[in-house]
Amino acid sequence: MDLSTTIAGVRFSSCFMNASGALCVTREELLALGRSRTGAIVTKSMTVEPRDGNPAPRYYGFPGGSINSMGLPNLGYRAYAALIPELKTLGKPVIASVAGLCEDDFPTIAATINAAKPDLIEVNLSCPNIPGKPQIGYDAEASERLLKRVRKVITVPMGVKLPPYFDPAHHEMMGEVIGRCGVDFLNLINSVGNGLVVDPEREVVVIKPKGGFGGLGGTIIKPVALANVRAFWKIFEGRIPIIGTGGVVNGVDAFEHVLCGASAVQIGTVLVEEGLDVFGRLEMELSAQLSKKGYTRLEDCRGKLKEL
Ligand code: OXC
Repeated sequence: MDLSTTIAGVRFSSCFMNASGALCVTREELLALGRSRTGAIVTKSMTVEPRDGNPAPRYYGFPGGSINSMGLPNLGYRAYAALIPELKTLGKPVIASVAGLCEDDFPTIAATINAAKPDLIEVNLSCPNIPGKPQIGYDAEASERLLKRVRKVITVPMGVKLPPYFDPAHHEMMGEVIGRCGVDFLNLINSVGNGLVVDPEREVVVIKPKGGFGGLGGTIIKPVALANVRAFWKIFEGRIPIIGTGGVVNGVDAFEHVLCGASAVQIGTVLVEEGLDVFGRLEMELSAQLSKKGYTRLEDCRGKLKEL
């Protein structure tokens, strides 16, 4: 089955790839990803200075999902800029994920990273886990200011990774911002921020940072992810390609994202839980699902979700 896809003119031999954050911080992890069946190598979201991230425990998996508060542990943008040429020799697209601790960080990082020529750049406006720093994606004005600044220094396709929105008014508002900022692709969604998982036996939270609050991922967030993919697919009538992220643990989950309008899907929780072999399983399962439904390519069903 042909699971290839194209986003902003860049071809991916498989529509499955790691979500930024999952097994993609160090050179070793990134090289291992490159040797796996992932359709792209997505880097950890980078900041100006290297970061150790938040104190452990900061990730907890449970049946149905995960909660994390990693706090952007990363090597710092200079290290990723130096690594990108090596990653590109592995023969698959490289997506550099750019973050920052304040607005001014983003254009600084984006300019240097752009010069290293990743295939695409994803601007992360939605990390929920930096104490005292709200998610920029929930502030439409700040998002627009920032995206216009980074757009000026980015010459490769530029995407934006958004937090989940829960009301059509917010989809509309961010849709207008995105339409004004020259965004080439969307990544929907980041984790559902500031959830709280409780261990009732020990009567305690399960992760240390922020009093136990953290970003939710995995199966439990799939309906939220699908709704955001669908909402933005409709707003742009399919003109802006979407990477669907959230709740993909099997091939049918990926099929649902494609039906809602996704051109590719990223995996976080299931990659952390299962390791790199998960890509082969997902390819087999999505291929089986497409065959069962009589489709030969992703485009045949992309965005074709029916309404009642
Ligand atoms: N989303 C992010 O953007 N970053 C990470 N976690 C998450 O859920 C992190 O590093 O905390």
